[in-house]
Amino acid sequence: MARKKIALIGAGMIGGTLAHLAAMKELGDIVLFDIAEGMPQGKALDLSQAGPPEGFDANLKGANSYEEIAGADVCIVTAGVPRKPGMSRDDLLGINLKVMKAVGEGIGQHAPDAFVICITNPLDAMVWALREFSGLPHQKVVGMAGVLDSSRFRHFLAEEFDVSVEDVTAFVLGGHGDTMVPVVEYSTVAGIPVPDLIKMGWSTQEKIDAIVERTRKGGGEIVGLLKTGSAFYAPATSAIVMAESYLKDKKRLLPCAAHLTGQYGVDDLYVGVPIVIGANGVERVVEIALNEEAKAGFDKSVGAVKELVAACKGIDGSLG
Ligand code: A3D
Repeated sequence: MARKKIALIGAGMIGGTLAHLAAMKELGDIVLFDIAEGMPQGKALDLSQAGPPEGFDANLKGANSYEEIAGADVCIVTAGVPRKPGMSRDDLLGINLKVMKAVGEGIGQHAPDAFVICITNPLDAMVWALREFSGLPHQKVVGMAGVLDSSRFRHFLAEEFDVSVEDVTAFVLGGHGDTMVPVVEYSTVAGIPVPDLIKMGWSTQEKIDAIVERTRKGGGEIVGLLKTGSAFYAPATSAIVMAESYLKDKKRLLPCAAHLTGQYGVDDLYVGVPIVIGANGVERVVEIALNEEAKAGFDKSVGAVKELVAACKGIDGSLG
């Protein structure tokens, strides 16, 4: 059986980490695509030379032309620019929307059968626009945010309870941003819901509330520490989990930005919800019951995504 092909569109901090992880896990051959000349080729060569000591077999190639992604099984998109001081969210939206147009058209033309994972921010609007520009089926285009936000929540909970992260499950739903909704009722330690753990004296409501708040601001905390750039190890690892579920038909149930067609009362928007990812892409959107507070938070988050998508439509008339 021929190796799978993984195209990484954007070879910056997350793109390079994705390439490293995909090679270490032998998920397939890898193309690192970027508009910067030389950089993706340099990273590909460096990573190729990590193969002999580590013992992985994968061909890694750097590219500046979309022809090189031809026939990719998975495309992971991180192309774009980060928000710089003095740049408004709208400025960022306009710039990255243009990037999504180029990337979407490139994928649509050269890798129309791929499973596409978008990471570029603002995530929920960019994945929606990327799908529009690519013309790919909705179930083959998803956004990575929920796995990362849930991982942050799981990490903080594991620390608080002093247990293995392996035994902590958690869900963060809604849009990726300040309005995301960490759902405490569905977060457990080996099946024991967090509210029960509070009753058992493992923690207090105040401490869990503080963890929820820290999760919401998890990205910003890292930006503040790094000074330049944003998180890249955990975002890349989270996207690899999604790619693996598709490539190996694992049918994992993961919180991702998925296209909704009436579920959760939302139509034609990408929002973070639990989905099953298998060989057909998004195989199921899972509708869980939300309590009043979580539902209100989710609706607020959907409102924020709606505004961003409306702004995209305002910038690019073809998205009407
Ligand atoms: P960075 O290291 O700047 O890499 C982005 C790369 O995109 C650079 O190498 C650019 O040269 C390249 N690029 C720019 N325009 C194009 C284009 N038109 N075609 C191809 N490549 C292009 O950023 P990063 O890797 O740290 O982050 C990438 C994106 O992920 C940013 O938008 C971040 O905001 C976003 N991000 C999202 C999350 C989520 O949880 C959703 C988390 C962390 C980062």
